[in-house]
Amino acid sequence: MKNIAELLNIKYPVIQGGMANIATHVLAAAVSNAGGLGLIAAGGNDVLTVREEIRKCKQLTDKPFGVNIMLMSPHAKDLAQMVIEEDVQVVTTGAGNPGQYIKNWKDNGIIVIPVVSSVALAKRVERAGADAVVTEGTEAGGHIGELTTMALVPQVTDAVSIPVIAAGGIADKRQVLAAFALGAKGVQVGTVLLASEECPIHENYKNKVLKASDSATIVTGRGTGAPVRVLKNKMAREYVKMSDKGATLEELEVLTLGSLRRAVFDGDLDRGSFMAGQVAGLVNEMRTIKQIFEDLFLDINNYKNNLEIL
Ligand code: TUI
Repeated sequence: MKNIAELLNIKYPVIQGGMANIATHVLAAAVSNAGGLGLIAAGGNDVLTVREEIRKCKQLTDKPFGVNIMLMSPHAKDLAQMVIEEDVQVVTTGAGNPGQYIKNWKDNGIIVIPVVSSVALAKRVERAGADAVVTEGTEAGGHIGELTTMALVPQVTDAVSIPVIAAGGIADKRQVLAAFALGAKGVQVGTVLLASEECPIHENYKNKVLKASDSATIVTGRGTGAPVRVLKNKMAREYVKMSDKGATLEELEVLTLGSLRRAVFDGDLDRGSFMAGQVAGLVNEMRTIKQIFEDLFLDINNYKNNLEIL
C-alpha cells in the first residue's frame, strides 16, 4: 500500500489539519513548501473568499496543496463544486459525511481524504471512493469525536484497505512512530503548527500554546452534539459552567459566536476560543515549519524498518 507521501507526491508523509480561520493560503503554502501537504481551511467562509485563497496559494507555491471543507458550513455544497472549477488537487473534509460529493470529486481527478472519527464512517467513505482517510482521535483540537487515537487508528486500519492517516495527539517523533506502529501510513498535525514562525495567528494564540501544560485543554459543547476542544480560559470555563447548569443552546451561542475569530485575529485571551489539542503541553518552542517537519521525521526510516516485523 502506498504511503501518503507517494500518494500525494510530497516529501514527508504529513498533512496539515484544516484549521478554520487559521489555515489561510499563507499557512497552506508554507506547509507545502516545507514538504508536507498544506490545506486551505474553508471553515465558514463563502465560495468567493475560498476561491481567492486558492488563487493566492498558487502564487506562493508550486507544490501540491488542498482544501479542507468543513461540512457543517452552509457553504459546503457550493464549495464542493468550486474546488472542481479551481482544479484543486486534494480535498479533505471534516465534521460530517462527505459521501454525496465523493463521486463528483473523483470523476474530476481530485484526491479525496475525509476526516473521520469512527470505523463506520471510514468504511462508508471507502465504499464511496475515498483515496485515504484521516482518523482523528479525541486528543485533537477543535471539533472532536469520542475515541482516542490509540483505539481508533488500529480499528480503522483493520476495517479498510485504503491508507489511514493518524491525527489527534501528534506533535513529536515518538508519536509519529507510534502512529506508524498502529498501522497509519501518514500523520496529520495541527496544534504543533500553531507555534510556527509562519502560522498567521495572533501572537497571544502562539504564546498560549507555548505556555500550555498537559491539562491545559477542556472540551466545550459536550451536551450540544458538537464537542470542541479548546485551551482553558475565562470563556471556556464560563461555557462549561453554564452548560452544566442547563443553559440553552441560544444562551451558549452568545458566548461562542465569533469566538474563534476573536482568538485568531484579536488575541482576546478572555473571550477567544483557542482551539488546540492535548499535545499543546508538548509544544514548547517556536520553530519554522521546515524545522518542525525535520524534527518529526528525523531518522524515521531507521525506526520504520523495525516496525516491519509488527
Ligand atoms: O472537523 C474537525 N475539526 C473542527 S471543525 C471546526 S469548526 C466547528 N466549530 C464549532 C463547532 C463545530 C465545528 C473546528 N474543528 N475535525 C474533523 C472531525 N470530523 N472530527 C470529528 C469529525 C466528524 C464527526 C462526525 C466526522 C464525521 C462525523 O459524522 C457524522 C455523520 O454524519 O456521520
